[in-house]
Amino acid sequence: MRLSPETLQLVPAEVARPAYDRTMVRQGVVHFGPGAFHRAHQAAAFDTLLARDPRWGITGVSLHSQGVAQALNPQGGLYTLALLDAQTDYRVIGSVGQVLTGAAPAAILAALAHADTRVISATVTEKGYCLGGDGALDFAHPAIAADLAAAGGPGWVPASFIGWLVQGLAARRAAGLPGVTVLSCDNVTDNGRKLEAATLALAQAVDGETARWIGDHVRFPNAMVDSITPATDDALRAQVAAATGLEDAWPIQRERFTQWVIEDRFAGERPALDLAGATFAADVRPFEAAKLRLLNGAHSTLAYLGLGLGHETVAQAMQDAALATFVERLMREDIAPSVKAPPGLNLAGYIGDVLARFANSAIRHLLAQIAWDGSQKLPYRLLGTVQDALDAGRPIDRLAVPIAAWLRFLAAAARDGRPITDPLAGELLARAPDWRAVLAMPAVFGALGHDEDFVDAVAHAHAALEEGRLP
Ligand code: CS2
Repeated sequence: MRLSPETLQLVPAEVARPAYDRTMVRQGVVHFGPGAFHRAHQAAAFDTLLARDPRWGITGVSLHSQGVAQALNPQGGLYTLALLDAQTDYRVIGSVGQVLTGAAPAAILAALAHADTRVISATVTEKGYCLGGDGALDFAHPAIAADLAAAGGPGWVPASFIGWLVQGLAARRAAGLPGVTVLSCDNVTDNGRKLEAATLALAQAVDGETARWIGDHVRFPNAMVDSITPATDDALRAQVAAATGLEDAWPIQRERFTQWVIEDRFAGERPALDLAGATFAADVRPFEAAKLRLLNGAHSTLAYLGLGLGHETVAQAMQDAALATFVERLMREDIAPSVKAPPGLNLAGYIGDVLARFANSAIRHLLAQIAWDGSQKLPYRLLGTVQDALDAGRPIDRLAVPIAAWLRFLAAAARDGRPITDPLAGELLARAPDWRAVLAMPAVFGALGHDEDFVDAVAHAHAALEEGRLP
């Protein structure tokens, strides 16, 4: 039997389930990108909140794929969340009511312009923001160019997430509806401000009145999100079927640890997510910097160095003593000096906690998954730290090593004719045989690509890795 509202009552008592009447829930959230991380993190928090306030149900929007809709809609939006540790616990999540897709644009627009909608949130990954190397909207991006050409015309179906925001907010304005809060849940530095600037830039180019209305009635808070969420595999599906007695087409797994720090900057009423463990803060940037640079910077380092050493998962890479020691030194001696500790956070302790999370053998987190989209991730995770170190006159020898490892990852893929997951894959693989040509890509490295000290440090790190040495 398959998980559904009808079979939900059959799951064993030890499996937690929605503690509220789902038929009473109103869809207060439209979420773009209802992938694994959203369903592990934000949707679980809203599920907890719904037991206290039925106004925060989620309508998912998958713009570019049908898979999540095909998996969840026959289940009434229900799915199972596995909380991994020595003892795995299971919880059926009910906060997602349905998932819309790009095949039904009118339904997406109706959800955005619905009176119940108060929050539009997103996990569209770094590439979904269509930003250039300068962090601003890239008007040359094919999806943005297409939206600029079609916007305002009859039957405009946005090609980009930013385009959907502009169209949806314009529809709210036209309908006399109040503004909303647009909540980024992606690993992007200053994610709310960057999303706000990108949305206003496109709106201004389409219709100045809409841009003004957005500026007056819509808020884009920054947020830091954190929970390690390995991709779903058949082993998880089998474990979930055994634990619940029901088939779940797309269960989700994550570590127990979760953190969500949200800037207290909302249009109208804010969802009481602090009741679900989130923290509201006046300034999220210190939390963002600590997490993106320390955790995600170390993650990408483990991915590219670990894959080069033949490791498959984060936990396996952490069992490689030389690699684990290198990553810990990188965090404590090279990344931490660029991070201003958030109030109340002891950075040394935080680094220890992150390393312990990485070493958790109950979590099969594939390095190959973390290696995706390096051109979009490395600027936030490592290149900002490199620039800060250069500006402060601190050494960058160790910081150059993960960059060199990424260049060798690209060169190996090009040599072996293997595809890579990256929006710039074509250009990266074409340039990869000459790593200096990759460094010269302004969309990724900006001015750093021409900084002599940086190029020299990468050259030394690259030579050492070529000789099989971890500098
Ligand atoms: C990972 C992140 O896949 C990746 O790039 O570094 O998804 C990481 O697991 C999360 O940011 C942890 O909060």
